[in-house]
Amino acid sequence: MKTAHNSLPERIPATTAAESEYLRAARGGKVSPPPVWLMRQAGRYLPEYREIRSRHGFLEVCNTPELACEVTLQPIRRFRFDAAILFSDILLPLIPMGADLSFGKNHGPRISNPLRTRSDVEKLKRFEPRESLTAVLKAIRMIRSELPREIALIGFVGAPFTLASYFIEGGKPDPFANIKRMMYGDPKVFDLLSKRLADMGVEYLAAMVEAGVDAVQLFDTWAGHLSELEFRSRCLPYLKIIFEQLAPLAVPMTYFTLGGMHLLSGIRESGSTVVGLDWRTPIAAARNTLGSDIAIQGNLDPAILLTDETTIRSEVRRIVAEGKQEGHVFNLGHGIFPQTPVTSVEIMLDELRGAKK
Ligand code: 1CP
Repeated sequence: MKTAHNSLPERIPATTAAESEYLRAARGGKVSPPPVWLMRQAGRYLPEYREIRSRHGFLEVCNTPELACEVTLQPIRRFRFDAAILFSDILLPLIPMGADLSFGKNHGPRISNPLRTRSDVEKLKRFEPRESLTAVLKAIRMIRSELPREIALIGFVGAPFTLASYFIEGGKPDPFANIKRMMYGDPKVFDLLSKRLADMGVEYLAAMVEAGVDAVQLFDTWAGHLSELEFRSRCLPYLKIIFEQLAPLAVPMTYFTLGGMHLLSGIRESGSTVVGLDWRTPIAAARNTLGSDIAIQGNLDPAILLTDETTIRSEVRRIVAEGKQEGHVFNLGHGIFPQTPVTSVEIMLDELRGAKK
């Protein structure tokens, strides 16, 4: 396994596959076994990722096309997942909007100038992604040229509510105090912020598709904290803006939230074409609510990869059976944990792909 970043990345061999199985399943097709990728598949559980991070800061990796390309491809070389996801972060586009964002050692993201008032929100900058996020778009072009055609490349943004959560709290939204204060105390300002973030999301994702991503995913990690009423009034309208405006690009559009089972009927109206489920949401129940036109992604509990081989294999079989190998993209129910043994991922894939035999 090559880890040096100054050399050209090792070529990933193409197969004779005519098209991407990920794209077929995400469009509702029958694919057996289901295609697979993992949320946070490029990350600290991989020694080759840790090696790069020992020499480069997190934002430096995101902002250097060669490094972002390299770490995006690392899990593909090792596991040949059916899709690569651009290595970046949902918070990156908040920087050109005006956020003073940092990722320190041993703590998550921090924004030192959080939004609290109407004037804070009105001061946010609009930006042209082709000018302000050129490194990301260049990374996409590099990755796409390195990937064989049959491996899809996924681009992403944070959904307005989740981005607003970090932007208002100035970091991990816990316990959502400032957010709820703005949502209830000044809903017009909250809506203005959500609209700005939705517009940014549309422009950024459209630029990513133009640069070469084959599919997009909206991460709405924190929407599961909302009641259905709050979701429908303060979150769903902005999801609709994003998915409606991107629909003409005809790429699969996945919506992922954590703990969102109670929101599924609202999510169904959002316009997303794939719904990412966390591990608590049974696939059959989700299909019942979502109907047959929406594909499903998920939903192995990432903690299962910290257990034993027998458990991993039986949980993989259960999820494949529930997904019925139709309109199903296999994934975890949330990002892979940094302490996950690489062998657990190998066992998971062996069980999944063994179904082909
Ligand atoms: O090397 C490191 O230690 C940095 C850790 C890290 C990584 C690997 C962060 C900081 N972000 C990322 C990459 C990342 N983040 C990707 C890359 C593509 C992939 O492999 O999936 C993606 C899609 C994200 C998206 C993201 N960032 C989300 C949504 C998904 C989720 O995990 O719920 C969120 C909430 C973030 C914020 C964020 N960035 C990083 C951290 C540690 C966090 C979470 C902090 C918190 O708990 O609030």
